[in-house]
Amino acid sequence: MRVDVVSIFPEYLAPLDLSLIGRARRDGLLDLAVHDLRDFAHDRHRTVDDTPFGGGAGMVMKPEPWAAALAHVVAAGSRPGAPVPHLVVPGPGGVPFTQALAHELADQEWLAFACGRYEGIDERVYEHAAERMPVTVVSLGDYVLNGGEVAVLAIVEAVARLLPGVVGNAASLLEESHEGGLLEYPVYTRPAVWDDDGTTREVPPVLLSGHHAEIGAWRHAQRVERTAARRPDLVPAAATVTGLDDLEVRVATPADAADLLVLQRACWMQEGRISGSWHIPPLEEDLDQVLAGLGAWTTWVARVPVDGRAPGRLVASVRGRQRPGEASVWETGRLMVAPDLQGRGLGRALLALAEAAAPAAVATYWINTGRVSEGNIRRYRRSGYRLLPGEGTFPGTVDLVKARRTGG
Ligand code: JD8
Repeated sequence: MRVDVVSIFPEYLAPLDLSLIGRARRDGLLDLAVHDLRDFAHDRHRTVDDTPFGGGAGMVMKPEPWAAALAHVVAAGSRPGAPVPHLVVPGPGGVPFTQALAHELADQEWLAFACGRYEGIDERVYEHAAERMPVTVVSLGDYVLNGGEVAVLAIVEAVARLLPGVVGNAASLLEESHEGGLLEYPVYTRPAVWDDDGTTREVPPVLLSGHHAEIGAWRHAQRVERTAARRPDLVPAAATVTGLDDLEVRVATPADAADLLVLQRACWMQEGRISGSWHIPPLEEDLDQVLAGLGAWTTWVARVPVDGRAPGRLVASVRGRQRPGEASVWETGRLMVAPDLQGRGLGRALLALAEAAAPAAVATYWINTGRVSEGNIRRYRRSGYRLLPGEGTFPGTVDLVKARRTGG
């Protein structure tokens, strides 16, 4: 990877000569050049800043030196396959720098960094650059620095260490914080028992056990616990769902149709795989048919609550209706729970919800599933249904019924 950095304080980037990044440069894994912006200001005082139009405190970086510096960087580094760099400009108003963005940048052939100072860089420089190369304005975090250099140090280190060969044991990269959305587990080394000035501190015994599976499980549990405690924002909301009470459950509207189509396709993939046939209505329906279903059935949707901005993620649904022409039978269908949330009792709770919605005239509950869907059949039996012999209402299916207990 080629990296160019432009700054009025080139010595600020000296730490990139050290440690892993320094070795990566010596090993030819990283070709990094630092340029002094003042070399591109050709007046006697090598001026790179001026007063802000519209008034206000501080100074603004002039456009001309930047245009010259970027032209020099492109001219010096352009090559087939990488005619221009991806320009990264640190700024407090930029997109948050994350491990995911670090991976994206690590896939680039050539990065250039523009380190601003003062109150910032004349806005026309961003337009100028964007006409010539990809430009990303990145923020290191929600606090204010005096310039972009510190951010470039952090970003170059976070990106360069992802390059093949820079970090000795690449496997260790996978277990780190922010890889996979979890914080890292606690680490220990000798002595196993530390006499800390009279306080005995021991290493968790599991780590001395040699049982790699148990060590792995303990470490994962530590990562989940720490993430929930220190960075609940990183815990996918769905991960905290333990039951229907953690979800927003309501009758569906046409606005839910698209999400329902996606969820039913995801959930019936499993049915398709075990039944060996993809010709199952939930997999073949289109949006209009889902919308039509909303008219013919009462459909409930369960969404993960989010902070009010947008509807939360649709994670489960069920529908129910009195059988057309046979009002004493309550049909329940399309009982579905997102694959990552199955096994938490959501299906059983939604089935009970649908049954409870049956009007007084209903005496029998009916449900249908794939003949080979042993898991579903077992679950419905556990909810009191009995399997009807023979072929079900649809090819390759079975019907199950349950008598409604009075007062049910
Ligand atoms: C680049 C000039 C200073 C910023 C007036 C203070 C990143 N997370 C971050 N916080 N601050 C920066 C950052 C600050 C910079 C420059 C990045 C260039 N300044 C300015 C606006 C308010 N002074 C950053 N990444």
